[in-house]
Amino acid sequence: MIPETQNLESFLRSAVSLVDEKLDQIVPAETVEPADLHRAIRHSLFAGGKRFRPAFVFAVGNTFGVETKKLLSLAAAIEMIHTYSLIHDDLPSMDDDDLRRGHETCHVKFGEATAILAGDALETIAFQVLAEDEDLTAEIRVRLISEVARGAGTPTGMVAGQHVDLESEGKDISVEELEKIHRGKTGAMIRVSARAAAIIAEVSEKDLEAITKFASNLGLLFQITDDLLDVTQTTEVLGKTAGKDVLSEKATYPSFYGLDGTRKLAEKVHRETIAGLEEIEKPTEILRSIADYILDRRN
Ligand code: GRG
Repeated sequence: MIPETQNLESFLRSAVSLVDEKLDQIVPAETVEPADLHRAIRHSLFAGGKRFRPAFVFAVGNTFGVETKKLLSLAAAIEMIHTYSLIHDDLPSMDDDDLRRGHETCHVKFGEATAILAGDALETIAFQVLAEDEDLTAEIRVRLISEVARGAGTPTGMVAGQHVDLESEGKDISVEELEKIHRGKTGAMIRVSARAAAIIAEVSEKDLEAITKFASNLGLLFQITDDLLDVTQTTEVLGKTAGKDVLSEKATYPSFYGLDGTRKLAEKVHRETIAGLEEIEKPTEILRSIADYILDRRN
């Protein structure tokens, strides 16, 4: 278990090192055939992502008393699915970007076909890792596979959100439609990080509902701050192309509310997010710190 007494900074550092160690076992540094595909997978997986979703898995699991060992496969699986989504999002047919996590995107370095396959492989390995985790009962593994598939897929998951987002580019959409896109595209994998960790903890229905609500609000906060960072930060700090939303004619929170209005909205959603913690009868300091960190993040 990551010690509760740690401050958020050291908690996040421990989370990064735990999930990186697990990912390194799953996709090892030694060459695995096909070598080019293997290199492409490692290029994107170890390019320096924040590992926010794995950290959230550990935070929720630890809050409900689960030892970290039982959370490692889930944390790694979620990060692999997240990385696959970034590789595919950067493709010419999607967001068409050449910089991600401060490095060349997968398709720029390895070619488009290899990048597509690297994403496919990451997604597939994620489910294999969950299915084969001997620290979890067969029943929990099946629940996790179902939960993660729903979060990553369609009709309400990440793939669905991405599709609607791409279809909406250059169109006038309402703020309600924007929120719906983000609850899928960005929110679903954040929601599933929390729900799946709570499933490993075998929490009550009431706690599952409470943590789902907390994670839903946190996902929305993550997206609002992402939109703010896109217009207020540099490419260097973000490790991805800044100002991309305007270039792609995407509807964003700043395009609806302006910068000040969006900051106020972020503060409001942050208040709603932390209010939800009152429904959880466990020490929730680490979850509170995570919500604060998302509100104030710089990248
Ligand atoms: C291609 C199926 C498919 C889905 C793509 C993740 C995604 C969906 C699109 C990325 C575009 C984007 C900027 C979304 C906003 C929020 C988001 C998911 C940002 C990236 O996540 P971070 O900030 O990135 O956690 P790191 O690199 O730190 O992991």
